[in-house]
Order: sequence, then structure tokens, then C-alpha cells
Amino acid sequence: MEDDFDHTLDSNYGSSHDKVIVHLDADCFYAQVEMLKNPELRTLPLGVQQKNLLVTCNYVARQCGVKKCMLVSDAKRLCPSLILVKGEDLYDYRQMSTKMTLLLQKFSPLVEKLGLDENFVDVTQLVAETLKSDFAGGRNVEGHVYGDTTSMCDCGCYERLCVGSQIASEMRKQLKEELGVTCCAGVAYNKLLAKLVCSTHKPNQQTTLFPAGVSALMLNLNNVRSLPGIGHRTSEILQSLGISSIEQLQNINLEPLEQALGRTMAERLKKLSVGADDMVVKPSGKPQSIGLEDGFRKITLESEVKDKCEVLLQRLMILLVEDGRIPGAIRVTVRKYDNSSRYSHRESRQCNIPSSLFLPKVGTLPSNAHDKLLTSIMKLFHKIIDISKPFHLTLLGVAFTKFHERNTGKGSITSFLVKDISVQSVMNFQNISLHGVEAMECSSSKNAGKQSGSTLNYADKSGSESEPEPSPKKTRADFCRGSRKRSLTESDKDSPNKHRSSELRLSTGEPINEVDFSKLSDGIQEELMESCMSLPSLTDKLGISDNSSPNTSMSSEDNFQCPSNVDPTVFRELPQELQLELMESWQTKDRETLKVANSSKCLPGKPKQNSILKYVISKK
Ligand code: DCP
Ligand code: MG
Ligand code: MG
Repeated sequence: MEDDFDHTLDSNYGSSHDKVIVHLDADCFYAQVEMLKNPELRTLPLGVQQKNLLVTCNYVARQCGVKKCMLVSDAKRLCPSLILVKGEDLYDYRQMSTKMTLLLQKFSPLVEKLGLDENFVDVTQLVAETLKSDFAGGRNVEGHVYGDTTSMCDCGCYERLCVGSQIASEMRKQLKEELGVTCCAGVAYNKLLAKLVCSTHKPNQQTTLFPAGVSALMLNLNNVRSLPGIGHRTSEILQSLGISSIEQLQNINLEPLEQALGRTMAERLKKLSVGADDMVVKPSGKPQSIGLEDGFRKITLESEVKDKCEVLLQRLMILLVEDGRIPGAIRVTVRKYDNSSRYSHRESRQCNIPSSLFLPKVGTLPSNAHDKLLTSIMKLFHKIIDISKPFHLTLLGVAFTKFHERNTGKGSITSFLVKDISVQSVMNFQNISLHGVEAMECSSSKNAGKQSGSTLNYADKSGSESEPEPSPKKTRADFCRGSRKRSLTESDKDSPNKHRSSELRLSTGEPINEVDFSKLSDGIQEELMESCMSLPSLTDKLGISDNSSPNTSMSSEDNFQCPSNVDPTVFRELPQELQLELMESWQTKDRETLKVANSSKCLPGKPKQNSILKYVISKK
């Protein structure tokens, strides 16, 4: 039976033991965060509720038979003393999630987040470094070992996985000490196995899987749905082929599977069924879309749609500000009630939105951005739903997509213009009323439009989301002995923006006396302009409204002013925004010069390093 499968593949495909992957999953995550916020809850049975569903509960409650994803009413029946907290506002869970991922990035730059409470960490490099050093603990396993350890592989994976288990233990220790969070960990040579073995000892424990235990682990899975990426559709197709168990999947020929699911899917499923997985740990980047959805029984009126969308939009703005990027499009999703079909039918439309809506003041939006966005949302809604006919919706979703970064990186020209870009803070939005926001599903998809089940990725079955993370700042932890150097972080690496700004610097060398803006490369011109437009401080100073109407007073010949140390001809050529900033810097500089006139450190009129002034200062 394996012939069909193997002839297309390298037999080693996805099953080499070279890597060491740690998978971490926080215990009763939302409940843990709630218990950290209110430690008195620790010893009491606690459930976290979204609408009428118990999304999770602590392990005290689990001892009473309460389970995740139960109806609240059932949970209460099982455990009348169950304390319920509302879990609709994901803010604290996200914050903790981000901190967990950041902490893990100290061990390896290869950290992939899955949902809010799980991370894969590829520690292959750290293991290799450890084994290369005079590390003596190479054959001690931390925590549990899954299955058989009598037969050993001779490729060196035993030592590698042992060291992996020690790293996992150190990770869990640090998560507990620094964040107060307990986690389970799974250690194996691929992602699939690390994830699967992680949940074999819960809570707050870890398990290592050696090759000899793989077969037992796979055969002990309840059914094919335990494999990542198998949703209800795929499992129904498999069911129609008479497959529900892993063993059946292992034994079926590739051909019928291929006919039913296509070649790629069929091959991947066959591999997964025997524990083979070649997916790499992909460092989590920012998601392609950020969205919120709200499900309900019935909405039939346009006014209800508008109200729901308004609430969704308000919440979405918080996420957007947290993310920091500027979206280029907005998408609306609806689910229409369909009596005839067992499965929900979603429909989406999206349209582009102007960046200018998101440019002003950091941490806030122009007052009419919300209204404009809501108008776009309703237009999209009307494209999907003909309101002249009766309609029945069971879900509404709003998402931002087509993101681009604000040009605020170190290498960006922006850094010449603004010394301190404030970190956008969600705190500015905390006074938004969350009242009426119920059990919103947060979707943050890397693969907008693709439904889970149609691809075989590690889709998060919990329905939570993947989060954008800032680059790691700290060096890799010294988990055992000897200090280890971390490989380059993203911010260490050269970026296109850095190249661009150095292009500008290199072409000038010493501060030049004349720069003709129009002679700068298109890219740099664009970047300068964009920087001006996207800088909150500057746009504020310029009084740019959301339609970006320029302040015309500076261009008036009558009012023409120019910093004394700048060539007037050059100055005139510059865009008004730059003129304004130069004026401002000049005036500030003058004030500073006055203040520190007696200081020998200060060269009056000399622009600061990295100041845009140095490009336009005339030699006098
Ligand atoms: N979650 C959710 N909706 C679901 C399932 C989960 O909102 N249908 C949330 C609540 C969980 C969190 O996601 O706390 C993480 O999901 P897990 O499946 O990892 O469950 P827990 O971490 O709560 O429990 P465990 O200790 O079993 O990992
Ligand atoms: Mg968990
Ligand atoms: Mg989880």
C-alpha cells in the first residue's frame, strides 16, 4: 500500500530527524490571564465566557468535569459554583500572547505563533551550539518521554532531542518566572509531532518524542480531525471514503485519496498520517488582514447591520492602531442564512480606502475617518445584499487589508525628519465603549480568503488569531552554560529603506550647499513626501486635514520666509511640507542656540546629524 505513496516521494521527505522543534501551548490560556489579573480566582473553578459558550475554564473547573467549548448552561449544571468572567475583550490575552512570543524569541529567531497561546520554536541551531560546547547533559531528558525509548535511532537525534527538552524546560521556567504563565511543551523533530506530543501531558508539563514513539503517537490519535488542517469538509470527504481513523488513512491507497482531494492534499495527508511533516517554522510576521466578525442568530434590517458594523469598526480601530500599519482596503463579510445548506455561506466584498484617513495624529484618527469608513462598509454591504428584498444574516465581519508600513523605520528618510516617533498606543482608545460587543471572533489571516480546511497549514482551531510582533530586541538566552550569540534580528539586517537613505547620504558626503528636490530620485522624493504626509507631528503642524489640503500661506510670495542658513532658491524648490519643517527646525534651533550660546559643545546653526537640514544648508 505504501508503494503508491512512496514512489512519488523521497522516503526521507518530511521525516528526517535533523531539526529540533519545541511547541508550547499555554494552559487554559484566557482563564490563566484572568487568574493573573485576579489571583483570588486561582483556587476557584473559573470559566471564561463568550456569549453562551464557555471558551475555556481553569483546571479546578476541569476537575468537576467542565470542558472547553461547553455551553455555559451545561457547565453550570456540572459545577454550580463555577465563576464566570466575560472573555469578549481580547486585549489582555493579546498582550500576554505578544509577551510570550517575545520571550521565546530570546531562544531562537525562528518563532512561529499559532493562535494566541501557542508557539513553535525551531531550536535546531541552539541545540547544535550546545552540543558543540562542552555541554555534559546531552543525554538527559527533561519531563516525560512519549512511548518507546528502547530502540534508538543512530542519526544523533537522541542527543539533539534531549537538549531540546532541556531548552523547552528553560523556556517554560522563564515564562513562569517572568510572565507568571504556565505552559505545556512538546519536543520533536518536526512541527506536527511537536504539536501532537505537547498535549499528551497537561497541564504545566512537557513531553519529548523520539522516533521510536512516533507510530504509537499517530495511532493513538482519536481521528483524522486531530491532524492540522483537517476541517469538517475534508473529514467528510475522508468519511465518504471510509476513513475516520489515522490507521485507515495510513492504509488507504493514494489514488482514491488523490481523486477526492487532489494530489497535493492527498500526498500531504498520507505523510501526516505517519507523522511526516516538512513544514518549516516560519517566523510570524504581520498578518495580511486584521478583522473582526460577530455572529448572531438573525439580522434582517439595514439599521441593525449599520449598528453592528459601527461597533465592529470601533473595535477594529484599536487593533489597527496596535498594528501600526496603514491599510489600503477594507473588506466586509456576511453570512447569509441558508436553510437548505448545512454549511454556512459567506460572501465578501472589498474596496480600496485612501491612506490619508490614517495619517494624522498618532493613536487617533481624524474625526470623520470613522464615518467615511462606515460609509464604505455600508456601500460594500449593499453590493452583497440587495436590501429591497428580505434578507437574513447570521454573521457580519469587517477587515482591513492590503497593508503598507508607515515609513518610520530607522533606515527610512522619516528618521531624518522625526526624532521620536511615538509608539502607537491602544490606551488612547480605551475609553471606547465596548458595551454591546459580543463574542467577536477575531480573524487575522495570513491568507485572506482561504478557509481553514482548504489548506493544510497549522490552522488555529481555537478560532483565535495570529498576532503581529515587534522584532526581538534581547539577545538569545543563555539557557545552559556558555554565552550564545544570537543571529541577526530583523532590525539588524539591512533593509531597502536603509539602502535608500544611505543613497541620499552617500550622494551628499559632506553637508551640501544645494539640493534640488526635483533631482532626487523618484523613490527618495516619494519617500520624503510620504514621510511628510505620514508624520503625525508634521501633519499636525501643517494643519493637514484628512483631505490633505495643503497649507497655502507658506507659498505666498508676500509671506516668503526662509531659514537664514538655507539657500533661498533651494528652499523655494522644496515641497511646502519640507519648507515648513525646515522653518520649524530653524526656529527651534535658534531658540536652542540662544539657550546654549555659551556652550562650547554647540555649534550655532549646525544641523544635527541625520537632520534633513544638512542637505539644504548653504555654505556660508
Ligand atoms: N478559545 C476560543 N474559542 C475556542 C477555543 C479556544 O476563544 N473555540 C480561546 C480560549 C483559550 C485559548 O483560545 O484559552 C487557547 O485555546 P486552547 O485550545 O489552547 O485552550 P486553553 O489554553 O484554554 O486550554 P488548554 O490548557 O487545554 O490548552
Ligand atoms: Mg492552551
Ligand atoms: Mg492552544
